[in-house]
Amino acid sequence: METRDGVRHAACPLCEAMCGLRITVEDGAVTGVRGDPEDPFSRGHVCPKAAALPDLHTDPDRLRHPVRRTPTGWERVSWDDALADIAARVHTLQSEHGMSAVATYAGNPTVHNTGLMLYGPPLLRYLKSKARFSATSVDQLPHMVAADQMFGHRLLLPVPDVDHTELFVVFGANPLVSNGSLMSAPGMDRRLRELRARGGRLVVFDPRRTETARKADAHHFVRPGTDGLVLMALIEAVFREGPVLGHLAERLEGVDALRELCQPFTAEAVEGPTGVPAAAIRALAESLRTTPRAVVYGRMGVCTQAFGTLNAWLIYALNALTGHLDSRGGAMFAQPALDLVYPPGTRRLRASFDHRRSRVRDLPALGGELPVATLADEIQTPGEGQIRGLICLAGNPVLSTPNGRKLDEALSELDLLVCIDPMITETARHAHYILPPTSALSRPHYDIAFHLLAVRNTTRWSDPVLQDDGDVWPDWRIVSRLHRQLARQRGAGLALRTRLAATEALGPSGLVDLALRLGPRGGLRGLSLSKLRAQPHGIDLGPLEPCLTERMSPDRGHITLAPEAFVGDVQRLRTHLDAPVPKLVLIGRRQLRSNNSWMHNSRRLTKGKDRCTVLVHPTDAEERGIVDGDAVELTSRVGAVRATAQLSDTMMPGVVSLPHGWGHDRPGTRLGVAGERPGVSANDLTDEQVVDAISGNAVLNGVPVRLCAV
Ligand SMILES: Nc1nc2c(c(=O)[nH]1)N[C@H]1C(S)=C(S)[C@@H](COP(=O)(O)OP(=O)(O)OC[C@H]3O[C@@H](n4cnc5c(=O)[nH]c(N)nc54)[C@H](O)[C@@H]3O)O[C@H]1N2
Ligand SMILES: Nc1nc2c(c(=O)[nH]1)N[C@H]1C(S)=C(S)[C@@H](COP(=O)(O)OP(=O)(O)OC[C@H]3O[C@@H](n4cnc5c(=O)[nH]c(N)nc54)[C@H](O)[C@@H]3O)O[C@H]1N2
Ligand code: SF4
Ligand SMILES: [Mo]
Repeated sequence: METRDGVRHAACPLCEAMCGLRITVEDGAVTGVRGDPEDPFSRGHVCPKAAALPDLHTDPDRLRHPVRRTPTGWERVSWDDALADIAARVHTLQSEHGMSAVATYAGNPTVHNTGLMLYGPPLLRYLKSKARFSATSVDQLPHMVAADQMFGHRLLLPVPDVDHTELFVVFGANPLVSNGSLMSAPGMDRRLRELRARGGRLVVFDPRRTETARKADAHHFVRPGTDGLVLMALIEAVFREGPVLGHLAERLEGVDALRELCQPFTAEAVEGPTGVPAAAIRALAESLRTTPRAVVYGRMGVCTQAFGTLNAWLIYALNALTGHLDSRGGAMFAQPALDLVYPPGTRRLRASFDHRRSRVRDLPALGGELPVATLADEIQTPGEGQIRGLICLAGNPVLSTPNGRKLDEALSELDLLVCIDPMITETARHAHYILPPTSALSRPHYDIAFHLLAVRNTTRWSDPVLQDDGDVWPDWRIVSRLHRQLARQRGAGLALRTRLAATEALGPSGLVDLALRLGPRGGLRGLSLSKLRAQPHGIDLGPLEPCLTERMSPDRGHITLAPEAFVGDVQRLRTHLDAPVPKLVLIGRRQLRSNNSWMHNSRRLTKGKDRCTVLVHPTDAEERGIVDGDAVELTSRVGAVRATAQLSDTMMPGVVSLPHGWGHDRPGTRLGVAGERPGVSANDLTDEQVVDAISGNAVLNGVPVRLCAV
C-alpha cells in the first residue's frame, strides 16, 4: 500500500457529512487534519471529530490482532483459526437449530464503511438467517418505511434542498451538531447563513432550544411525541386554504383520503397537547403554501418516538401537498453515480415492508430486517427459531439500543458471539471472538450510502492514508473470508467458491470501479475509478434536479399519499389529542465532540467538563428541590441511572435530556480513557417494549421518567 509522507486527501467516514480532509503525514504519522477547501461538496468544512481520526488509529486499546475468549481471558488467535472455528460453529448452530439461530446486527459504521457495504450484504444473504437486525431500527427506519410505502422503495428518501430553499422547517433534528442526517450537507452553519442571506427563514420544532434552534427565525417547543398532531394540523390548515399540488399533481394518489383524515386535527385542537400555538401552525401552513421554495424536514426526534412512521409519512405528504416534493428548494432526490436504489442490473423496484414478522413480538420486517428492540426477546425466548449465535458488525447495541441492560444480559447467554470491532466495547466484552479491522485511515473510502442522501450530487474516491500496524485486516476481507469459510463448511460447489474468490480478488476498488462504469453516469466516456482517482477532492455533478418520476419504478404510476398501512394508525394519534401528559419525559442530545458510543476513548475529544449530564428546566428542578450540579437519579420502567443535573431554560418544562452512548464502566470493557469518566447509558432507561406502532422502530425520545436528587 502506498502511504508516502506529504499531504493526502481523504473523506471523513465518521458522519453523514462526508467532509473532504487534507491530511498531513510525516514519518508515517499524521501530523495534521484539516478541511479540504478544494472539495466541491464540503468546501473546507470540518468538525472536531476529524482531528481524532489519528487517535482512533493510534489508540493503545485498539486490538491489533484477533482474540478468542478463554476461561482465563482473551487469547491471541490467528485469522485462519478464528475464521475456521467461527464458520464451523455457525454451521453447527444452523444445522442443529435452523438458519435463523444465528443472527446478525449491523451497526452504524457499517454504512460508512465501503468494504462492509460491498461485502457485507452477500454474506448476510448467504447466512440465510431471518434474524437480521441493524441500527436502522434505532434510527431512520420510519423514514424508510414511509419511502417504501409512498414511493415504492425504502431507499427513495427525500433530501431537503437546503441550498435553494427559502423556508426550511426542521422537526426534531439538530444539524448544527449532528452535521445533518438523511441530509448530507457539510458546513450547515454556512448553508444556514446563505439561507438567511437570500432572505430565507429557518423554523425549528424541538423540545429543547438546540444549537440549531438558537439560529432559527422561529423556534417552537413541542411536547415530545406530539409532532404528529402538529403535522396533521398543518395539513388540515393547508387543505382549508387549498393544497398546491405542483408538477406531481397527476401522480398524487390519496389526496382526498388525507383531506378526510386530517379533519379532527385543527390547529386549535392540537395546541393544548403539543404546546404549539394554533396561530403559529396556521401561519406556517400559509407560508408553506405560498413560499415557492420551501421544505419540511424531520429527523431523529420525530422518528425515534411513538409516532415515528406517522411523522415521516406526514412530513413527506405535507411537502407533496404544498408543491414542495421533488421541486427545487423542496424535498428532492439525489442521483448518485453509484446508485443503491438501482444497483447495476436492477430496473424495477419492489416495496419490502411487512412481508414477514418477528417470532416473539410480531414486529414487521423491512427489507428482510427486524426491529432491534426485540433482539433480546429473540435471544431469551425459547422455542423454534430462538437466536443462539450473533455476528455483530461494527455495532455496540448494548449502549445503542433500548433497555441495553436486558440485551447485555441476553448477549452473555449466547452460544456464539462474534464481534467485528476494533475495540473491546460494552458489547464485544461478551464475544467469543473479536475480529479487529484496520483503522479508518488505512482503508480506501467511497461513500456508497451517503451520496444518495446528499444535498448535492458529487462523487469521490479516497485512497488509504496510512499503513496499519499489527495483524489486522480490512473489514471487507474479514467478511469475505468468513463467507468463504462458511461456503467450505456447507460443502459449496466449485462455482460458488470460485466466484467468491474472484470477488475478493477485485477488492473494494475493483467493485467500485465496476459499479461506476455500469452505473447511471458510467458508460464509455463516463465515470470510472481512474477518473475519480485523478480528482481526489471529488467531482461535482451538480445540484439536485427534479427526478422522482424517473427514480420511481417504471411500473409505478403514482405517489401514495395515504398508504393503507399508515391510515390505520391515525386513530391512535387521535386518542393522543386528549391523552394524559406524562409529568416528565426524557429526550436525547447529540454533542459535537461525540459520535454515538465509540469516540469517547480519544482524550482530545473527551477532555474538559463532564458532558453526560441531565439538562433540567429550572421549574422542574425547583419542584424537586434540585439545584445546578446536584447528583440526581433518573428512573424509568426499565432502570435507573445517576448523573449530574445541569439547570437550563433551553429545556421545555416537563422534559429532561441525557446524551446517549455513554456508560463505559461495564466490567470487561477495555476503553482506558472512556473508563476514566464513563458517564451513564441513556439506553438503561429507554424501554424496549415501547416501539413505533407501524415500523417497530425504537422509542428513544419521550420516555416517561422520574427525577429526584440523591
Ligand atoms: N438513546 C439513544 N440511543 C440511540 C440514539 C439516540 O439518539 N438516543 N441514536 C441511535 C442511532 S441514530 C444510531 S445510528 C445507533 C448507533 O448504534 P451502533 O451502531 O450499534 O453503535 P455505535 O455506537 O455507532 O457503535 C459502533 C461500533 O462500531 C465500531 N466501529 C467503528 N468503526 C468501525 C469500522 O470501521 N469497522 C468495524 N468493524 N467497527 C467499527 C466501534 O468501535 C463501535 O463499537 O445508536 C442509536 N442509539
Ligand atoms: N456530533 C455527532 N454527530 C452525529 C452523531 C453523534 O452521535 N454525534 N450521530 C450521527 C447519527 S448516527 C445520526 S442518526 C445523526 C442524527 O442527526 P439529528 O437527527 O440531526 O440529531 P439529534 O441531535 O439526534 O436531533 C434530534 C433532535 O430531536 C429533538 N427531539 C427529541 N424528541 C423530540 C420530539 O418528540 N419532537 C421533536 N420535534 N424533536 C424532538 C432533540 O432535542 C434533538 O434536538 O447524527 C449523526 N451525527
Ligand atoms: S462533520 Fe462529520 S464528516 Fe465532517 S469532519 Fe466532522 S465527523 Fe467528519
Ligand atoms: Mo444514526
